[in-house]
Amino acid sequence: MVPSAHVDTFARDNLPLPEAMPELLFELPELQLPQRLNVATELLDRWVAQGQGDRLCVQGESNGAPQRWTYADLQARANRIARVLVDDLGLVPGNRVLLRGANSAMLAACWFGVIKAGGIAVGTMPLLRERELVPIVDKARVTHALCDARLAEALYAVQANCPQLTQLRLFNGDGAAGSLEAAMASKAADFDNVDSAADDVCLMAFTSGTTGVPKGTMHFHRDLIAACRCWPPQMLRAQPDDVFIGSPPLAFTFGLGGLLVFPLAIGASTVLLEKVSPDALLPAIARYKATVCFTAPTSYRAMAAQVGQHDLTSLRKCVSAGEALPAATRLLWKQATGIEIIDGIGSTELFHIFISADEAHARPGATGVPVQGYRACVLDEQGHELPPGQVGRLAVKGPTGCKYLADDRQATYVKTGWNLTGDAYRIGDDGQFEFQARTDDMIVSGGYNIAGPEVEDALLLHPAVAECGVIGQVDAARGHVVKAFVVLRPGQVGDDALAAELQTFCKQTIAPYKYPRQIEFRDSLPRTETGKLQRFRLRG
Ligand code: 3UK
Repeated sequence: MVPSAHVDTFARDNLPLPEAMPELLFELPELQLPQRLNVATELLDRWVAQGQGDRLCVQGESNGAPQRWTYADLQARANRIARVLVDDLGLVPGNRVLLRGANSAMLAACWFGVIKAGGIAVGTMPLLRERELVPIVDKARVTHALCDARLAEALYAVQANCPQLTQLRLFNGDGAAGSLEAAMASKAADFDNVDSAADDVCLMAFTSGTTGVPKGTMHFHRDLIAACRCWPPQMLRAQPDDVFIGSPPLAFTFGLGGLLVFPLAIGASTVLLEKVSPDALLPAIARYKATVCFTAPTSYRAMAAQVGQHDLTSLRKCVSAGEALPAATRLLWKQATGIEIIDGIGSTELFHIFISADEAHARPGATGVPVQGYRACVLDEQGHELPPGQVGRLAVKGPTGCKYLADDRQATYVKTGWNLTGDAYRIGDDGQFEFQARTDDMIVSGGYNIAGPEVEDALLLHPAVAECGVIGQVDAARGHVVKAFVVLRPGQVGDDALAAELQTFCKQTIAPYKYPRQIEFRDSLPRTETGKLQRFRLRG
């Protein structure tokens, strides 16, 4: 073991005990990584050092002002921010720095500033409010924060309750005295990155968790580089001239990987947008001539209906993750754009995608095969491996794995070295992994096991259905009954006749016993900021 660069040892002191750690695999030659590693050096400084500082790196807009930064531009800003953190705000390596803001070029610069200075970036979703931020700040013992000026209010309220959070600077405001930008202006544009150990923590990502106290997942510098060497070259195969775009926040590891870490790892460019609704993403793809898009299944479904009004000829690769991609959505997007979506399951705990299929191997109803470098299998309740065709718990191991910050739930996610993601899966005859449901979302009705998402897939094939969510409703006779919440397409009327039609449609599409005995029409469905359906809120 090489010495840690952390002066503040909080993260290291709160790693899971060695026996609670997942088993790690570093078999691939490209996963032989040096013992000292700073991910900012690899992703950012390397390009400038190679004479490629003039390459386009980040585009975006902040407060309506367009931004277009080269690698050298981003590096200079990140260096100045690192100097502000160290010189003005007293940061020492290992301190936790909360980042708060919608996706923007400045947010990316802040992330790199923290990593360069040896800090630990704690990303937070822009929509979080005081009562959701306080547990994160407490749990991660956050001492510093860099926050978009437009989201400052909640953070002031947090500060009043969290005395350890003493250092706060605002960016993307008017740039007046006291702002981060004003402090940066007096700093030199160079900085020597902290010489971190490959296994120094650089990131704490809190799970978008549907229930309970948020869990902080810790990631080493090495974890991010390992992720860059697995899924992107195997399944995405993007090129240096690609222009990445998408919706997931940088606080979500799906977004951090897809919209910052992976593009910069290959010298490509990225578009960071504050507004990422389907309405905003489509014109942005056209305006920036984006080529690689990352978003959630519902976003592809909503965009598919509006594609005709936009020039999407630049687009060549589309990645979907966060929840299962319904076969109907895959088809709609292909019909609208000609593009076969690259589906992939990832998790905050493993940083990014570990099972996926490229365009040539995509099969409706299947997520794909384990990404090289990872191993996956399906286990029964006792932890024995199940043969293909049987539904069980998905288990994964690879170069990244779950490391919760001081959390008993480590023992739930990691058992006998395997990461248990909480998903029910089945391996198909062709070796592809088929998602069934979150383990908690399996519905047991009248003795049958029914996967809610399968019923959702069936409903989504009906032309009247825009979105839907299926849950088990407690029922005296059957234990649970299948209940569907349905959002209709514009112009459709949710009456008894349509409910009956949808039920008949389901019985004709999947095994009749799975049909939703109850249907409720809604104007919208509850979703997390990361695009996930909150089924527990539908269960009410
Ligand atoms: C579900 C999927 C079926 C699954 C994530 C890509 O979603 C991400 O991380 P989270 O921690 O949630 C993990 C859980 O989400 N899921 C994600 N993708 C799929 N289910 N098909 C999929 N393609 O239940 C998983 O256990 O929020 C996704 C990259 C990084 C991520 N953090």
